[in-house]
Amino acid sequence: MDKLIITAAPVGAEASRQDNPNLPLTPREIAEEAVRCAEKGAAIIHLHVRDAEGKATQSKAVFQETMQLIRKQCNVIIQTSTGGAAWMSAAERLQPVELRPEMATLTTGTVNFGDEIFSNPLPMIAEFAKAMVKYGVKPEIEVFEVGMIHNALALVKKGILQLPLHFDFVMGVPGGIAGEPKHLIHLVESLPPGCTWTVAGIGRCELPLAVIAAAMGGHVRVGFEDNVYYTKGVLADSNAQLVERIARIAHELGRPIATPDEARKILGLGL
Ligand code: KMH
Ligand code: ZN
Repeated sequence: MDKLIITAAPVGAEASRQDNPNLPLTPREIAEEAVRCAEKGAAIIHLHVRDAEGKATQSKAVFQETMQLIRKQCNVIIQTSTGGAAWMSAAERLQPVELRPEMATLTTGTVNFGDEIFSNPLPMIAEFAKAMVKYGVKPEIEVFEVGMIHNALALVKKGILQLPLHFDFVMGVPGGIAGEPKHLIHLVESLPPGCTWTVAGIGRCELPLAVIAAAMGGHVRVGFEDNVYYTKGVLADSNAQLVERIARIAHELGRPIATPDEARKILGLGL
């Protein structure tokens, strides 16, 4: 079994200070939180950014500023979002890929997202995938429904992407696949050999799915993008607290934590 790659998703596009007053919003706050997550064992930061009003933005300039602040302080893999928020245009969402982050997300299908629609038509997915290839960015395939695995594999068949791919199973979004262990097993069994996978459980699914993934040989994502609670009714103090907990549990399970450089090897990123 590979070492466990922990991804921290400290901001997201949807969470607000009403949900958790400790949500980082400015480039400096996000960078400082990313560094604390890395210190607790996160190898990857799944990065969203916010504008001066705290609203989700895909501004290249804000991403650049935040990425520079993170890189100045630690050696962590930065994975920029191309999902942005459900209301954003494709062009807006794609902007941070031009900054050549080591990784970026690629959602390979359209899904209901709460009361919104997270729109990812097939031609748009192919355009995003080609941009990632052009800028040397490793995609993380974001899977909200099982058909999205097949859509990603269709891009391999067309010669746009290459195996092995790395997947993130986002489970428990209202409108997407439910956060139940039986669905996780089905998703994992639907992957071709050699692919790697992470699970991002939403809300109360976060911890149980992370523990199951750690025991199964998968990887895990935690953070305020997916869940702002430490336990039922108790808000987390920080993203780093959520990272620290899953690192501790993994240790108890006998699954060592991957450093960023070890994660780069596991994911086939250029060192
Ligand atoms: N905010 C969601 C609509 C990603 O980062 O690629 C999309 C999302 C996925 O967060
Ligand atoms: Zn995201």
